[in-house]
Amino acid sequence: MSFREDLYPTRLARPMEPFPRRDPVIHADAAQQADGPLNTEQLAAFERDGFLVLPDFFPRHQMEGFRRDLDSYGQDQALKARPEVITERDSGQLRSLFAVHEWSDRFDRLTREPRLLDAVRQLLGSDVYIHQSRINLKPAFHGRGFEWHSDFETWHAEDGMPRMRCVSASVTLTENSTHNGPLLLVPGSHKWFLPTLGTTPQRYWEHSLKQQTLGVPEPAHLRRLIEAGGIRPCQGGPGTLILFECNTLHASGDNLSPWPRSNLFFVFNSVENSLQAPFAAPEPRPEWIAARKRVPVLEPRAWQQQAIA
Ligand code: 6CS
Ligand code: FE
Repeated sequence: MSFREDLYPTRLARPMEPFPRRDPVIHADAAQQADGPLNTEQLAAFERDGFLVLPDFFPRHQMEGFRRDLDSYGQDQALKARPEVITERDSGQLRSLFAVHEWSDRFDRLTREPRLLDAVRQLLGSDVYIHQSRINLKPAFHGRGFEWHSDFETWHAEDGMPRMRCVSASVTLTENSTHNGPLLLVPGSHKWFLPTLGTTPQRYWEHSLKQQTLGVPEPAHLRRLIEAGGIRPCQGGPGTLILFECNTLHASGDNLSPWPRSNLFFVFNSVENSLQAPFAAPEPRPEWIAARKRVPVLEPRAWQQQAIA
């Protein structure tokens, strides 16, 4: 078996101290950074914090169509049988729907919004493709939270993503407030890689997508980063865009309120950062979680003539 360098060892038998990331945060060169909707202050904020919150990036009325779709998904019993549909571990209510861009034209078109693609290219400096898409529904009263984690740690260990050259876009479909379990981000945490302990079992995704217990940071490491950077709840009305770097620590609490917290997520990976074999898992995860038949997202210009409905 040929030797493969692993820049981000994790899922270890013995503890390992956090170390500085071995990739730039913004991969685009100066010319690419100047060619897009993000201004220099926004680029500097993404570099510093590891995320950007852009209120009203999409018109609020445009999110109504997604909410209507969600209502119909909730009524579709056959849908719940699909592997891409994850239910809450206790209430059985819908928790996440994966690979939505493959079966919802409305969702697919949103991922190709020219301003969004141009912003992502200002950060990643290359063509991109969708590594993963999902809707996290977090229903009223019963929506369960997500433990603290770095997405990159999972995507490196279980999907074989080699480098940190990937950005998540989250779009709020409903009001995200302090009451209904908003996304919590730790500013500056993206600059450190936190190796985790443990061994990834077979088909771990059948558990982790309901409750992640492996690949989560050691409390002492987590405390150090939170005491340095604080915790930023991402609040805003429908249509808010949150861009967060693949290694930015995040979590969210349970939703005990009467109001759902439904967010779209789609993950743009650089075409220069294609998935390899998992770095710390017995087998690759299914295509609906981690795309391997990657298709670069269409040129934005191909979509400027088609308004987003
Ligand atoms: O395992 C994953 O890919 C998923 N898990 C979490 C907690 N966030 C990213 C992604 O949806
Ligand atoms: Fe995550």
